[in-house]
Amino acid sequence: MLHALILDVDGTLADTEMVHLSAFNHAFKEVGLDWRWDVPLYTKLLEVSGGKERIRAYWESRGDLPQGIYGGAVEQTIGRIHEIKTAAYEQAVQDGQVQLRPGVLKLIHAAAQGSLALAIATTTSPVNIASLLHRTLGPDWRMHFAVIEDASTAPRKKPDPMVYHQTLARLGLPASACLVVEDSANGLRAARKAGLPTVITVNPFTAHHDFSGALRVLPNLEGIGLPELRQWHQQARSAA
Ligand code: XBP
Ligand code: MG
Repeated sequence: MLHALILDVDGTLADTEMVHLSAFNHAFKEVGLDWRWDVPLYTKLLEVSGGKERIRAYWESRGDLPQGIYGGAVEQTIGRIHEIKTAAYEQAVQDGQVQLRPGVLKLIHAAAQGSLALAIATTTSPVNIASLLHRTLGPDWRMHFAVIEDASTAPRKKPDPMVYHQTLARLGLPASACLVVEDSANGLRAARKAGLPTVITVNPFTAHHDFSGALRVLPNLEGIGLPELRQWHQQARSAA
């Protein structure tokens, strides 16, 4: 029996990564760094979940990460960049630069009518979730979700399953009673490690990823309602 739908945020609820990308570039400029990420580089960097982790991975790849005594300053610089980036992303979302992907709004409302619990399991920062969902679902957006696990509650990022283990614990449900919607290989691996059946909706940043182990790989959630999700979930249960 399907009792809960667990939704990823970036790339799943909305195509957010182009707006994250411009926010990162804005932050680099603000702190006086000559770094500039383009789409091909960012597509590669997205293999690292978490904005701060992504900045550090890029800095290490450049080979000019200050070592030793600068350790504290490096963390401070990364923190500062990420703060500016998050503020720029939030402003862009508030300016209406991000919309929910096809089928997402309908599914969120259908879940409430079909007494299916909704949860969010993401590696993004809580303020990014609030700005996106306030803008797209309205001021009562929080009412739609029984559980929200994010970068502030699950510091070990996907493909680590921490965020999914914590979501299941707070839902008080076994993985077999839930279904995940994700967009990336990291997200799929995290969900599968937590034993969760997973549907993938691809986007331009993740279409090339390896989605072996996914229940379905879809272009988006257009026309996908609870009957389809329940049927796929049942198929996964009987195939298990
Ligand atoms: C995608 C991520 C996040 C975003 C940027 O999260 O990995 O890091 O790219 O947001 P999701 P932050 O699990 O929702 O796909 O800068 O706040 O990390
Ligand atoms: Mg995602």
